[in-house]
Amino acid sequence: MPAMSAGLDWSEPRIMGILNVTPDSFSDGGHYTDLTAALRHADAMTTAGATLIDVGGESTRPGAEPVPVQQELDRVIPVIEAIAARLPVMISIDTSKAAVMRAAIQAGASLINDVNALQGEQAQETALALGVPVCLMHKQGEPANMQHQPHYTDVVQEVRTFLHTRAQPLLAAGMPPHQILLDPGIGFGKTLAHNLTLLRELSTFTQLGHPVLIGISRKSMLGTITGRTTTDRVAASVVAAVLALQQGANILRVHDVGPTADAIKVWSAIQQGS
Ligand code: 9MG
Repeated sequence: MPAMSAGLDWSEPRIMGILNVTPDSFSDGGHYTDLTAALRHADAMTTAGATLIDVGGESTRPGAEPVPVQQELDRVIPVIEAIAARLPVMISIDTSKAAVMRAAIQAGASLINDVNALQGEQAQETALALGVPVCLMHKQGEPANMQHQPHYTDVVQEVRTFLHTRAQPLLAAGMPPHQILLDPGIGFGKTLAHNLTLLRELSTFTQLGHPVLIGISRKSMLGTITGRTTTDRVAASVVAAVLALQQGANILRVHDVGPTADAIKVWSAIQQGS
């Protein structure tokens, strides 16, 4: 089965491995800015069970500043080309910029992961013209200021309405629901209480008729709960991922692919009774 159709079958949980080719991402910043190191890490994540590799060239951690389009292109395009040429894995491009979307798909990516839910200039038109699956994520504010004072009257309903609304133009243009992934955006303009509420009520999102992607891996809420540093949050990340699966999440965006793959195997065996 080609990687594209394998990746689009959401009937079983899928792992999206994180590959940040940035100097400043919160957990792996600066580790994979060299092409050889990036490719080696993508290979390791693919072998460990990732169906998708999410390549990002602009950090979205709280406090991060935007990078110019050419810098983002210079970071991600060689990596996408190298992965596409060598590894049997679907590549997603983590970007909000139309020009990066276009170049990344041309280079071999086949999914757009936009933390800005295609609200940027020409982003929605570009995604539709490219005709590839997209992930629409919710955030309040911008990475530079989003954790200052996040506020919601009803976080679940507000995030649900946002995602539902952002999906409508894509559906109206003929994009099938299974190609529009929804993501409540854990840690993006949310307090610990907001994140916990969203995770507890995740089934609200899995009932919307789209695949649901969850990214909680190593995030600061897990540090707040456990007191552990970013690289020491594997167990906390895996537990949170399994609880998301239990509520119907389809795609887990993670740093620690091997432990997450083991957890999915155990979870699936329990579901199936074998
Ligand atoms: C790029 N990025 C960082 N965190 C993320 C998350 O939780 N979801 C998605 N879709 N992308 C993310």
